[in-house]
Amino acid sequence: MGSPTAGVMFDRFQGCLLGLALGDALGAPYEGGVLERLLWRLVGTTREGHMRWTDDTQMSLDLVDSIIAIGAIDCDDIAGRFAAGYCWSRGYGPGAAKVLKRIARGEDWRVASRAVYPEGSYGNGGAMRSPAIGLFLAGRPEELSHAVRQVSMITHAHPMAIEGALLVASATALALVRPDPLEIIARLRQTARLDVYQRKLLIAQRWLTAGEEPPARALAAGLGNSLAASDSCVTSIYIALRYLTQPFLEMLRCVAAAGGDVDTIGAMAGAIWGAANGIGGLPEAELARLEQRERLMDAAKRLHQSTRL
Ligand code: F2R
Ligand code: MG
Ligand code: MG
Repeated sequence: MGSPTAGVMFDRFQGCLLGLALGDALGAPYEGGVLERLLWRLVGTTREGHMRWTDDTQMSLDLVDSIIAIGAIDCDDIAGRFAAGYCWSRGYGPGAAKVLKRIARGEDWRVASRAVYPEGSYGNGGAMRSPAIGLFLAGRPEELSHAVRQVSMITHAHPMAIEGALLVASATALALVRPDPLEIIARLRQTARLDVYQRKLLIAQRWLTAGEEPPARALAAGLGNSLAASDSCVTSIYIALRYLTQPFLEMLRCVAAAGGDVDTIGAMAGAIWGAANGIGGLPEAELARLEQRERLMDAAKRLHQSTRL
């Protein structure tokens, strides 16, 4: 297969960021317990009637805006944008919210990042924004690995959070050039170092190889569905790869049925699926109901222009 043209790449950059936002916004009503769901019914729609997205998309946009402005990864600039972008009604994780408020008060992110959990957060907040780095540094695996680590450390310094972010960013970068799902999962297994990720990637690889399609409950039991990176990153990668040639909304139905952190698993799976299929594959009616669609499309356009792809 030849390399995709610049036009195709542009379509896939948009597919990735819009897929992330759509997975986030469509998944948000299903995330959390009764109270969180009730709250989202109150704040989940804009005055114009559009579906709101959550922290997953906000932090991805903050990151993309920084990359576009600087032309490189600059963690001080990114940390400032994360802090300025914080808004309680976008449903940030409790630890991340505290870290961002500290940075907004002037604390260095290197200190703030360890203030809540001395070993750093192992939540999936570092991974949910990592597809943007997968786009920016696609085809440059060593730079990608370094950048993902640095950007995760701003709020998620735990090794489990960093490796989850690396797997999601790498899956996005690989999906962009659209190889076989089995090739992607094999490459990710070579990337994983921590036992928990090696074990879960092996489960995912076996299911994909055998064409086995475990029901949602077995999927969640095998790969996880919680806020922890180790319980949601491989889940999202597996679902994206299983549904890579099926409609986006079929994939999201699987994410919702697996339950747990639905907005974030939907965002990460949506980004990987969108990177492979482009914006043309996303459902038009749902896209029309998404808030700030033009801003997301423009961010994807300018991020694409900042790369050599
Ligand atoms: N905040 C939400 N959803 C609210 C409803 C969640 C509900 N209560 C539920 O449990 O299902 N969603 C957003 O948060 C997630 C991203 O989280 P992030 O940025 O990783 O946050 P945080 O606070 O850093 O970590 C999440 C939780 O994991 C536990 N944790 C993390 N590191 C820990 C450590 N070193 N030691 C002990 N516990 C640790 C804590 O419980 C953290 O609060 C996304 O889903 C996003 O959509
Ligand atoms: Mg969220
Ligand atoms: Mg979430």
